[in-house]
Amino acid sequence: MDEVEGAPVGRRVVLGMLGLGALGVALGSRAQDKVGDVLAPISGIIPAAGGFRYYTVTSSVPEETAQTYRLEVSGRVAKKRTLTMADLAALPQTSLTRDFQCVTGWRVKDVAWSGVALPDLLDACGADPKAAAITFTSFDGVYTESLTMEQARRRDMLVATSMLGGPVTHDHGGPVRLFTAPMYGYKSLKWLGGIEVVDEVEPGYWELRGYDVDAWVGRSNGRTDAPTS
Ligand SMILES: Nc1nc2c(c(=O)[nH]1)N[C@H]1C(S)=C(S)[C@@H](COP(=O)(O)O)O[C@H]1N2
Ligand SMILES: [Mo]
Repeated sequence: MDEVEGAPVGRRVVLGMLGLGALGVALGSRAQDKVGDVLAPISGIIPAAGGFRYYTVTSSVPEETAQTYRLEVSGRVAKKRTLTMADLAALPQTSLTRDFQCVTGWRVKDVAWSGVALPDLLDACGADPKAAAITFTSFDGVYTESLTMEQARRRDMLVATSMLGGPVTHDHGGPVRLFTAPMYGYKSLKWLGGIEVVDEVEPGYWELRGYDVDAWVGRSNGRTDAPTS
């Protein structure tokens, strides 16, 4: 009796599972991962003006001001340093104007940025040029990113203190964020809190969730040229 009554239900359940299974087969497990990755950031969007979307993977981020902000530089450096906004302002300043391209498809043309080029900051802290990589942490407590030392020594990799003609706003990751000009937006870590010189590349937040560690935008179409300053 149980068997007879149970059979149709069981079959519907099994057919339902087959349906989902067939979808999975059609997409492939990698494709399903990609769909998840593309949808996941949408939950973090706050609408923004000017073509940008404000992204955050955390529900709230502490507000740091130009007075309270600190950047910790550690790892394979001659001397661990804690930099204030004034310390950053005292280093050589670099400005550049570049498109900002999110891997999910939106792009903002000709965004003006300025701040300290990463190689200048690494030199100021005595970073070991033989170290392999840099790990960046956010004071949101969750987001991380990384670059190889070779990438970090490009002059279009900025520790940005200004964006769109003014200070980097809190929603855009201020007072200090990364702008990795030749790479997709997810490399441009917001609310920069720490820079650690390390021995190997550690995949960042979205990279652990399916994005490429290699994030060059259009390497073949000439958008990796040198900055204007
Ligand atoms: N800390 C932190 N940095 C981050 C992100 C994030 O969610 N948290 N999102 C990344 C992604 S995917 C993009 S496209 C840009 C978006 O920058 P915006 O919020 O200033 O538009 O920030 C990047 N840096
Ligand atoms: Mo993005």
